[in-house]
Amino acid sequence: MNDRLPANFVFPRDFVWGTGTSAYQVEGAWNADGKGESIWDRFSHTPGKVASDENGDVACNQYHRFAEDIELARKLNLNAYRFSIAWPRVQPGGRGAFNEAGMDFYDRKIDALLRAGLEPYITLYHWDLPQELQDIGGWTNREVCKLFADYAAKMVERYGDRVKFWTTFNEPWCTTFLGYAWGIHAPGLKDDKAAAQVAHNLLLAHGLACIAARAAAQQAIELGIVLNLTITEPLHPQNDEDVKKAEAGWRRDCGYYLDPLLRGVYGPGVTDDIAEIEPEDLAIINQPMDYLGINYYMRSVVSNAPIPSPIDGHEYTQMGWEVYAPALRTLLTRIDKDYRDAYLPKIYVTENGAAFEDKLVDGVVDDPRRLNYLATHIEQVGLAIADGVDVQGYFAWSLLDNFEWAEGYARRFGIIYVDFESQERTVKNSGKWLAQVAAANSLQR
Ligand code: GCO
Repeated sequence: MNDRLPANFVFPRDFVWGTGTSAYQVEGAWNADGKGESIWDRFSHTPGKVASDENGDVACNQYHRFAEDIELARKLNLNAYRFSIAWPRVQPGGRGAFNEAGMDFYDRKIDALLRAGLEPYITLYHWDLPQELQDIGGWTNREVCKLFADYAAKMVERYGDRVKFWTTFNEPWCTTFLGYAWGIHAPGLKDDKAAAQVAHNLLLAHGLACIAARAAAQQAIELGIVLNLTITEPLHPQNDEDVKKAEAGWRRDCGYYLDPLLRGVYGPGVTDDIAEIEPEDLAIINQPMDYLGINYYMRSVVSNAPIPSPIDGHEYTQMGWEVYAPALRTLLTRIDKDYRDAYLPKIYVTENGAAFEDKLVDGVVDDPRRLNYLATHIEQVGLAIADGVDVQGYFAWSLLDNFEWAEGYARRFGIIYVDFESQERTVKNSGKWLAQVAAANSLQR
């Protein structure tokens, strides 16, 4: 197995080079033009929840500056932009009336993207549930799954003439565990039983939304979901116990997500914790998908022995996440191997990136560690393609430095630097480099 990509390797024709952002992380305008309150508004306005008590009230003010951001993305030679719709912006209470001003914002944004030659990839849920729906139990309540499907249909009706690619959920694992079990993300609950129900209900909502969106579509659309799967690797690959442990970790993750989505079954033990599950649920969850989005930042290392932290000689990002590019190829090839018989759709790497302490000096942000992170991971995507995995695009996270959830503004993931005082944007050196890669469709070493 080669572990380096030949210098002349060219990515497939029509390969998608994109970046991503999510509504709450960049839009700001948290209560403008009739927008309803979201669970992230409520959470970040509650003292002690977010580092330095920061919030997304203004963020990158993309609500007012989207034209500039789109122009920057265009100049970076990218051909796609992944972003989310803030549900409470378009339907303030999550049910009932829609907000024309909010829907008009996304009309204008989509039109600007298309004019700039950037294919919009819309995510319907990137964590900002209308607060009114949290007040009736949020994702523990099956009624919310049905409301989500109605909202999905409405969005496809409105934008489906121009937007082909639709993602139901971004990282349901994070909503479930960070949001409902560990209290780190909105709504900030620490309730394992609720979390188990949420894990199931999010997949149910995905299935219902796929059905509703397809029925609402006037033109062909493509539907998918974005997952952060944990690729679990043994600390000592020569130790059988470690290898077994890693395998069990991978199987557990598949049992929660890929098995129900792609095969219509949960892995062993998963349903034991779910209080409310109807006989037809798994068939609803198992909708045909056009693509699978994979977010990869780091692997998880397991062992029976104590795991040194940091692992000697390994690099870590500002998030404390290990930099380990080869696991991205391992993850992609493993999904392909395990699910090819289950109608595995094409794959996009929908997020990949790193936070480092960037400094703007004389108008320049030199970020060699991010550049290296992107380069080594893109190389692994190329290797996975050479292995035969159908990867059709790569989206760097993120277009802009933005509100990094519980960490506030102290973690910069952007390929564009944002001065949050002046809102001035500066393309980082990693961004300039990515522009060359996108133009060449190759790493061109
Ligand atoms: C996620 C989210 C992003 C984060 C990124 C870095 O996938 O967790 O999509 O919003 O900012 O992952 O933590």
